[in-house]
Amino acid sequence: MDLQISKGWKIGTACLAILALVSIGAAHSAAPKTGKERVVKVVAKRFIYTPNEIILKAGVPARLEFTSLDFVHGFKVPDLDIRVDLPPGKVTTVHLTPQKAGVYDFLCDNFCGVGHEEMSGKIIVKD
Ligand SMILES: [Cu+2]
Repeated sequence: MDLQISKGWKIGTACLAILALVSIGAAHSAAPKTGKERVVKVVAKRFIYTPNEIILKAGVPARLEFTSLDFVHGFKVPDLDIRVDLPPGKVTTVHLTPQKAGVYDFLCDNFCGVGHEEMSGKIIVKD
């Protein structure tokens, strides 16, 4: 009987520990970083991003939320080392904290049709 109880207790403790770990992990990844982040929503469709100028502040965390209306466009910012696919039907999030003021060009790098080459914009980072 003693053995039974202690076994159950051990299993219970292990379960709790796992639960705690899982919830810590979940809190980490799912915690909305809304606090100080500047949120910019961007819509992508052939052959334009709206807005196509994104203004950010150096040193301030930003969250870009992309929605594509028609195609798996790309979003590439070579000088910030950012590259993601933007599948339609979901929001694609990019977190960044630009460190240096400047103008950073972005572009679609998934060929999406005749206007693909013009599908581009700028991230303008101000001090
Ligand atoms: Cu494109």
